[in-house]
Amino acid sequence: MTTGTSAAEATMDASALEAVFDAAVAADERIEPRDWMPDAYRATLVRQIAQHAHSEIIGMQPEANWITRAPSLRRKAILMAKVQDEAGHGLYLYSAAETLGTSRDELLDKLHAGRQKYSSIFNYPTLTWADVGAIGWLVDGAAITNQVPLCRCSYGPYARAMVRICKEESFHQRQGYEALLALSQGTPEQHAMAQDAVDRWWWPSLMMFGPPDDESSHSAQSMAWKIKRHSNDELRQRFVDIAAPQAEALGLTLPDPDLRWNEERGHYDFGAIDWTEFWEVLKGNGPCNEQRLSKRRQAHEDGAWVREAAAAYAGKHGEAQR
Ligand code: BYC
Repeated sequence: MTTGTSAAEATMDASALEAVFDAAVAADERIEPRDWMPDAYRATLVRQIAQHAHSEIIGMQPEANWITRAPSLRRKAILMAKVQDEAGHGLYLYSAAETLGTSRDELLDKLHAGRQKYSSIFNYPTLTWADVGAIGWLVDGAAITNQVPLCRCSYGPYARAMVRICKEESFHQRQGYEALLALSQGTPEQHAMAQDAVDRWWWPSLMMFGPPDDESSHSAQSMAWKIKRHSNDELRQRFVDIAAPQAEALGLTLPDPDLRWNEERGHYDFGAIDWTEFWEVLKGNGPCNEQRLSKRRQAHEDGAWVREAAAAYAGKHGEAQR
C-alpha cells in the first residue's frame, strides 16, 4: 500500500480511510506502518506480535538449561547458536511491534507484570537431553507450521520478519530431528529417553496452535484481516499430518492410541486434547510458569547496566557528531 499519511489521506473521513484499508487487504496488498489502519487491527497485531516476541525470549530458557550439559562440543555449539537465534527472533519481533507505536520497554514491562502472554509450551520442564531434540522436532516443527502462513500476513513488517525467522526455524527443526534420531538409534537407554521426551512434548505441542476454532476468540477477525491465514484447527491438523510419518521414520511412537490415517478424509485422526490443562497453563498454573517469569525478570534486572552503558555510549556518540 502507499506509504505515509498523504495529503489526500489527511482530508479523508474515517469511512473513506477504512474503505482504502479494506480494499488493500482484499487485494492482498501489505499494510505498512504509516498507512491508516483501524485501531482494533493495530491492537490485535500488537497483542499477537508481543506474545510471539515474548515466546521467543522465554523459549530460550528451557533449551539454555542444557547448554552446559550437551553431550559433545558439536551439540553444545549447535545449541548455543539456536538459543542465540531465538534472541534474534525476539528482536525482529519487538522491532516489528515498535513500528505500530509500542516500545520494547513497554512490552517487556507488560510481560514482567504478567499482563501479556507467551506460548503455553514454554511452561514445561526440560528434564533430559532428549528434550532438546523433542523441542527442535516438535516445538519448532509446530512453530514453522504456524509461522509459514504468517509470511503472508497483511502487515508488512511482521510478514517480512517471519520470512527470516522461518528460515532459521527450519534449521532448528532439522537439528532436533537429527538429535532425536541419534538417540532413537542409540542404546536401549537412549531410545527410551527419546521416547519419554516425545511422550511428554507431543500433547503440549498440539496446544501451541491455540484453542479449538469454536473457542478461539480472535480467529474470525484475524482471518478477515488476513493476519491469520488459517484457523487453529486447520494448522494443528496440518502439523499432525506431517509429524505422524516422521515419528515412524524416527522409530518412535506418538502417545496417542487414536492416531490413525483416515483414508476418507485424507488426514490423520487424532485423540482428544486436554483443554483443561491448556487453560490452566494460560492462567499461570503450568509446571514452570513461575520459574520462567521470575528468571526473565531477573535477567532483565541483571542487564540494566548494559542498557545504561549503551544509552550513555549512544549519547556520547550523538554529541561527538554534533
Ligand atoms: N499459548 O483467539 P485465539 C516460538 C491465547 S513458537 C498461550 O485463538 P489468536 C518458538 C491467545 O493469545 C510460539 N496463549 O488467539 C519456538 C488468546 O488470549 P488473549 C509462539 C495462547 O491470537 C521454538 C486466547 O488464547 N508463536 O516462539 O487468534 C523456540 C484465545 O486464542 C496460545 C506465536 O506466537 C498458546 N499456545 O491465535 C523458541 C505465533 N494459544 O491474547 C520460540 C504467532 C492461544 O486474548 N501467534 N492463546 O489474552 C499466533 O499465530 C496466534 O497468536 C495463535 C493464537 C495461533 C498462537
